[in-house]
Amino acid sequence: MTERFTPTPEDKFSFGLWTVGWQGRDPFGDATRAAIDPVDSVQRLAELGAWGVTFHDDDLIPLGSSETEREAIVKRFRQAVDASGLVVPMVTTNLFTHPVFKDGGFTANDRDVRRYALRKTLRNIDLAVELGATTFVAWGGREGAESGAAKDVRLALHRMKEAFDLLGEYVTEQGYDLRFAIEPKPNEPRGDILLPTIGHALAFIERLERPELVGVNPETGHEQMAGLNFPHGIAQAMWAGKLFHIDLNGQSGIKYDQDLRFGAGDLRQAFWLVDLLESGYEGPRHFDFKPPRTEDYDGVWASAAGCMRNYLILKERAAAFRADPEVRAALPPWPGGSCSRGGSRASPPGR
Ligand code: DIG
Ligand code: MN
Ligand code: MN
Repeated sequence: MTERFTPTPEDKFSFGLWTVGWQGRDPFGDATRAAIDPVDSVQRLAELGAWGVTFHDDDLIPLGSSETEREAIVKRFRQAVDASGLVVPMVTTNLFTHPVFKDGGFTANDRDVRRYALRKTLRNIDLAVELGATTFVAWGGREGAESGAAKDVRLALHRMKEAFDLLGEYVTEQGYDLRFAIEPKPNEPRGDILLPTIGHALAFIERLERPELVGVNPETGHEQMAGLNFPHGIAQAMWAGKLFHIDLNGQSGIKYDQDLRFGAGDLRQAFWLVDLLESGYEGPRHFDFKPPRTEDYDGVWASAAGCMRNYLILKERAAAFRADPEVRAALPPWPGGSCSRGGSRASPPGR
């Protein structure tokens, strides 16, 4: 019998290598922790009860690695993942750290940078499929501007469309079982980022040649940075059949992106979010958080464990709420379904 609030693989909790591996470097201070070997992270996350591990290409394979180094790194990582019992449900590409991406990747004004961003992504898609991932997240952290003249938004969106149409064509031609999940964020590190919210991303996806291959990967704090209600945005993504993945963390209001552990920050929205996810989302419960810069190594793993524990506590509270006879009488359960094109139409709950 597992102890109360102890995570098991059935909970489908996953973490990015870049989360527990964050060394505490921020715009105002140097690293407070040494780098952690990805293989050590895999082993520790498995011990904590996680189900999956995710990564950016550069988290695992340092930019500039030779082919031989790359092969050795991927082989060692894969052995560690297999030995740990974890899976790799999602992979994503870093198009934001290297200075070459200072003005964006897919929407950079420099055509060579756009082509490099696509090549880097295509190569990473092959690695993602090799490791069994079925979701590919695309966060356009540098796709934006600080001044009105710096980027023609219509042209930038056209270039973003070209990129996703090419990626969709590639995975279709290759016969890959892989879908894309766009991650919105309103700002930071750019003054304004394109596709800033779930709504913008959903509207953009409908303009693509293969919209069925593209959904969203909303992050808790990103919608809340814009003062929006995160569970409402998730409900719309679910209603549209487009919640392909999710980044869970915590945020205390409209300020810089805090990436707190899940359950910290706005606890009421976290409760309604878990209540909603447990009513019909089958995907990974992925944590994209940063252990506070003040934490030592023990704190890194304690905060990762805290993300999962807080989710399980809220899951139990939500189940109790929904089981309450007065609640059941007042709030009939959602009948299921979505309004995805070609999918089952959501029948409005009988009231
Ligand atoms: C930031 O919220 C972004 C990056 O960490 C990464 O590209 C993505 C993956 O979930 N989230
Ligand atoms: Mn964030
Ligand atoms: Mn994220």
